[in-house]
Amino acid sequence: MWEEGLGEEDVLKELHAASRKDMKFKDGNILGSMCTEPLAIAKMAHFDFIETNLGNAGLYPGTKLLEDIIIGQLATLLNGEGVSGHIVSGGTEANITALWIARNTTGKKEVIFPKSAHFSFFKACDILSMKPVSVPLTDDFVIDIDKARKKVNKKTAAIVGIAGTTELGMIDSIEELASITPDDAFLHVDAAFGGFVIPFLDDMPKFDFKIPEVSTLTVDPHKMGMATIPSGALLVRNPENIKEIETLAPYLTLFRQTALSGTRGSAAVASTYAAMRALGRRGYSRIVQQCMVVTNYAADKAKSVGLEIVKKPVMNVLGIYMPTAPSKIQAGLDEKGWKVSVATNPECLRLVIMPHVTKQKIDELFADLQEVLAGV
Ligand code: 0PR
Repeated sequence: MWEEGLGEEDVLKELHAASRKDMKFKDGNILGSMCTEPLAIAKMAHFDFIETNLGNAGLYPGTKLLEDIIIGQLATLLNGEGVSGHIVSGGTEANITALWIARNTTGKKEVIFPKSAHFSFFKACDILSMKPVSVPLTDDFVIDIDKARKKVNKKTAAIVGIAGTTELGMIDSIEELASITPDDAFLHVDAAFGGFVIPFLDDMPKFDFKIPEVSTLTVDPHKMGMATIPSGALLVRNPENIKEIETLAPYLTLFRQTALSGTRGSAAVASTYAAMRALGRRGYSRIVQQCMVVTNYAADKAKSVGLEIVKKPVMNVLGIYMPTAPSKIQAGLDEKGWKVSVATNPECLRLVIMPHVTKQKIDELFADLQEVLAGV
């Protein structure tokens, strides 16, 4: 620990020197992240609520009210009028909490999820001593329902469907999963990414609380919700189920907690409120349409240079097959200042076209991609 403190100006100098080394969304070169530059008002709100702690909500009735309002707004967006929930730190915490509730409510320990599920489900199973049961995908890169059906048994605590897979943005058939979910098991939907995308696109399948069997749902404001990091949300259809993870907290203002975190930062609540209040459905719709225009532009561009796309993009995630190991191409692009990622299932180059990515950036990326391809 430093012996002497430093003047504010010098501290800021050091911080800014570190920050200058970081990539910034607004430069448009990050195409491998599911986050983006938060809305300006979301950033302002974040700083205004920097000291409130929803872990001790009795001190902060104003912030608690904001959380309740957001949960209510998310509930109507996702056809779950009356569902309850929490703002949490992100998709990982929401998924862990969902399985925690499922385990404690059902008393069972097996979790069935597709091979495309985010790795947070493995973390959850490890922490909760639950058994992960991974199900292969179809040729469309969604859960194979017949194979999933065969895994269902008396020990099944939860079946998980993904509405917007991390690697390709695909949507599992939640209705089919509902049809194989036993009455005493949970159906959890991971819409961490898709929850702020699917409601704003036409002709999309049902994926949310409109399906009566859906018990819990993850949706992340810090991804397509335009809020600051860290902001996730877990929605729970039956408020009684949340009590299954209740812990007494005798010396706090409300005497009990029903969240994984103790001290719960509230900046994310304020920032999520700010983004949702400022944008409304219409604002999100504009952002999603714009992302889809750029995504389809990128897909066409790929085809025009002779590359094959994995699937017609369902949302703003695009997989492109490479003629050689995608990790080599990724490394070549990295040298030219681009951050793209590589998917494993199938092996391909993966672009996430977030709101900070423009058509012009796609043109520049493909010019560099062609150079990299020519060199390997
Ligand atoms: N569920 C899905 C479907 C996800 O895609 C992710 C994260 C999670 C859950 C977990 O969410 P948290 O990371 O909020 O806990 N998907 C991205 C990923 O792991 C997250 C990400 C975001 C990665 C920004 C990189 C990055 O720069 O790939």
